[in-house]
Amino acid sequence: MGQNGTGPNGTRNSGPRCIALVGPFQSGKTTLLEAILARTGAIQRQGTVDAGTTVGDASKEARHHKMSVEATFATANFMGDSYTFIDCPGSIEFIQDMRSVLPAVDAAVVVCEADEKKVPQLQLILRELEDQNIPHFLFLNKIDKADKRVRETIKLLQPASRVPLLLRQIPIWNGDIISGFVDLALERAFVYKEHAPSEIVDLKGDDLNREKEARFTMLETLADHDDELMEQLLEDIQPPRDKVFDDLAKELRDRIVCPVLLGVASRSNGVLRLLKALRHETPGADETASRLGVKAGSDAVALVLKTFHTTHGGKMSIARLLSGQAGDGTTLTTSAGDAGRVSGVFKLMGQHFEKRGQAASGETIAFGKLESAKTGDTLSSGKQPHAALTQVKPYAPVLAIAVQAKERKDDVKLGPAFTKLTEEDPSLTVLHNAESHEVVIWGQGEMHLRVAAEHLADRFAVPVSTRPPSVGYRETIRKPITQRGRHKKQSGGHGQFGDTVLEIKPLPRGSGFKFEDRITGGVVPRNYIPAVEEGVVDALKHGPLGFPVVDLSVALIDGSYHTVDSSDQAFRTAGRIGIVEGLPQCQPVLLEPIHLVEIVCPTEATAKMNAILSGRRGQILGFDTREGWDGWDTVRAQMPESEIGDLIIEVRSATAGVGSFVFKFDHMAELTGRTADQIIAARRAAE
Ligand SMILES: Nc1nc2c(ncn2[C@@H]2O[C@H](COP(=O)(O)OP(=O)(O)O)[C@@H](O)[C@H]2O)c(=O)[nH]1
Ligand SMILES: [Mg+2]
Repeated sequence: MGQNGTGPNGTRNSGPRCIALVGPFQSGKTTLLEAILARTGAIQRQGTVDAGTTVGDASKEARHHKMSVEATFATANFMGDSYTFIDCPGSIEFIQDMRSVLPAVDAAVVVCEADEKKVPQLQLILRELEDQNIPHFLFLNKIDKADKRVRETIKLLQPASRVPLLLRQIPIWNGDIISGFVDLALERAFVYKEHAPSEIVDLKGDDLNREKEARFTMLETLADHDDELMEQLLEDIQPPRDKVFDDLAKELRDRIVCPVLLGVASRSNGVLRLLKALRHETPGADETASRLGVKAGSDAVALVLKTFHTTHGGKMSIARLLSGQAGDGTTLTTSAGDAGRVSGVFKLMGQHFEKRGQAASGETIAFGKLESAKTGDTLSSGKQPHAALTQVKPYAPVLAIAVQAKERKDDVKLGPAFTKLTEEDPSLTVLHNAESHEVVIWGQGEMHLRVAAEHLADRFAVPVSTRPPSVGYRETIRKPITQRGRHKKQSGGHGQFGDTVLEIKPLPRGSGFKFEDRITGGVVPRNYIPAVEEGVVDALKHGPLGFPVVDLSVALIDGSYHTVDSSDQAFRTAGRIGIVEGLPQCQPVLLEPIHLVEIVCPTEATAKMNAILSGRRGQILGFDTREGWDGWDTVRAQMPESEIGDLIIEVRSATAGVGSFVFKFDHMAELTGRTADQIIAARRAAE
């Protein structure tokens, strides 16, 4: 039996495992991690989320907001194997942390509740797992609060999954509370004990009948992909228990079923059976490595699941080693060719990192001080960099804030802080708007950006103030005129003289700006003409309404000069004067950017989207069912940029957090009336 090879019962993998705990917001992931750590002896006592004593959510930001805002990693030992669990945030705003770790995990446990309102969120998460080909179990949590039959719950949740939800356990009811469960593969009944392993009890009476029926349903589903099992069922032959376990493992790994286990994370019920299912049925690191296309060989190959910068220990890169070994001093190179030396290998336990020895293939650890590693990078120790194993493209950002260091002296620290921030979280983008002189952070939602700003202050020591970013307004003109621009100054000695006549004309939308030289007979000498253009361009940066002027042509048609007093400088000023004096007579009008927006939402919310879009001056272009997403719609609309600003907040609140959109610039449109007047007045006030 090799380290990651086949175990004694034919299918079990041994060796280190890496398991993601995912699922909708508030379903009990952090609590489940805590229960697992307590059950495996990694921690002494099971803490609670409500008391703020859990290993997960231990960062300042998570405790403060009482929600997981980033992935938590913890390694425990279970029956001789090492398991790293990753508690992934459930909120869609922080989903990138989940998406970044998924490629490297052997399996995921989807923690969920029997709550209809959370089905769209569940679907979103299952879709990620399905798209990334990750074997996954469902852990139906909080069954202490169950008020319906489990089979009804499965029916409720099934639309969220593309593959059959395979009920593996059924509850034992005691009155209207669930006191234990029957494992349908083992054919054994268990009674829950609080914070202790469940006790095996005899299966009898009504429970036995229900077990037979539910087991048959489970086997029927498994038999859909196993002809031999199908025959046995048709001929009423009891399949051997090992065969059932083999099928469960195989169909999980082939991702054709999603087995469902039951439990109460807060009381550690059902946790041991979950761990055993992970132990017996999930793929091992070797299988995960081959799924990712890791080149076989003795080189170390690792995928960076998350990097972050600690206040004292410097940079940490949490990585899964998928091949070879790596220890203190190992040189690891990114696929882009940036090399770094590992300075310390650490065991993971939430916020706590413990120095340890060299890491072996399959283990998930933190490497110290790999300055060039980023979240999502592939590292290798070979002479040639290993090709990138995955490329998890972040979701398009939906919300932005402009940030500014609270103190001028911190300005120099902002650049490096942004680099670290976006290295840690690829779903954040920082853009510099040269026109408005704003630094804008784009992210996945209000809380995401708030936490990003908190990180700037707490982790990178740059307190920032934030505000909504400015909208890219422009202005244009509606009426052509001819305007003289003349600059004459006689102040002793050398004077200044430039004289221009400009023909200013509107152009069609999207034309930008054109300058034309129509001078004849050298009334303005050739060498001064570029200066006139410069003066014009300069004046167009700030039109009479306060915004850059576009979609117009300016022709220099006449002028005069002075042999001694004329200069580039004088003609630049003359050109500028022509524009500054001319534009107010051209009926200037505000232009606002209009974007094409594509909203996706569960069908129940489509009517609400309609109302939201019309309330925000949106023009609906059409509806469609969302391709590949049962029960979802796509709504397309044109919408002013200013209205997209905080659109996501309304979309999320109308869709229990799952609606989203992408947008791209479409065109500039004239804006008049009250809204325009307000924008112009606000601009004046700000100047
Ligand atoms: N009744 C009950 N409550 C639970 C259970 N598991 C978690 N909770 C509670 O549900 C809330 C959310 O749990 P948490 O672990 O933070 O969920 P997460 O957002 O998925 O990490 C907390 O108040 C937990 O105490 C459970 O099995 N039963
Ligand atoms: Mg949590």
